[in-house]
Amino acid sequence: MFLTFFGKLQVKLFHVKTSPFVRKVIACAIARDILPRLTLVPAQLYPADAALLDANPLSKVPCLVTDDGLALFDSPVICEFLDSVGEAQPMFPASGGARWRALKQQALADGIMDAAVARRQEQGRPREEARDAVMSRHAAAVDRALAQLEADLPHKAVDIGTISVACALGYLDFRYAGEPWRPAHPQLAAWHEGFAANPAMVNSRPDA
Ligand SMILES: N[C@@H](CCC(=O)N[C@@H](CS)C(=O)NCC(=O)O)C(=O)O
Repeated sequence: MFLTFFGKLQVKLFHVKTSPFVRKVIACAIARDILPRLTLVPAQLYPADAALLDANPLSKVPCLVTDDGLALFDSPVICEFLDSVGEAQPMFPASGGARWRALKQQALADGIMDAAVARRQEQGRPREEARDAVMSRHAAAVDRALAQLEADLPHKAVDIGTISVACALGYLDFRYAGEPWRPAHPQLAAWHEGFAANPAMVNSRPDA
């Protein structure tokens, strides 16, 4: 149904330029050559604007709205929806080991982004023991996830797993430049250097 319907129409994407989850969606759309079908609607998060809240009760971006009013979130759901549009190679491998590997990488990378985004929010609060404990927990989760990626490197192909990992690493560069992850993860750094040259990553950078 959506393939036919969506083939002719635009969708709206509630969008915050610095969100790594939004970047993931944009990168998938670029990789599948369907970015022009997305109308980017800037959203305010704090406080969330009424249009975003109407579409997503969780008040988060990304949120995609089709012309018939179907609102979709979060980023894994939106990226999978985008796979149903157009003829390009899907970002989600159909089955077997490739699918589970890509989904696991997506989950790991989303976890890095969740922890890194949450830790950044905590940084803005007054210092106290509870806040420091939460921040340490998020930092440790990111450290362990990076160690796992260093031990089990992503492949070179562009899919939902590799795009998600590259967006997570890009977010660490963007928001945590003072805590460089490369020295302790040289192989992951080499992988990222190559993968970051993909047009989907270059053209979805928050500063692009
Ligand atoms: N699991 C969600 C996470 C989205 C998310 O955390 N977005 C952040 C921006 S990076 C947000 O909208 N935060 C607003 C809030 O938490 O109220 C996804 O994959 O889309």
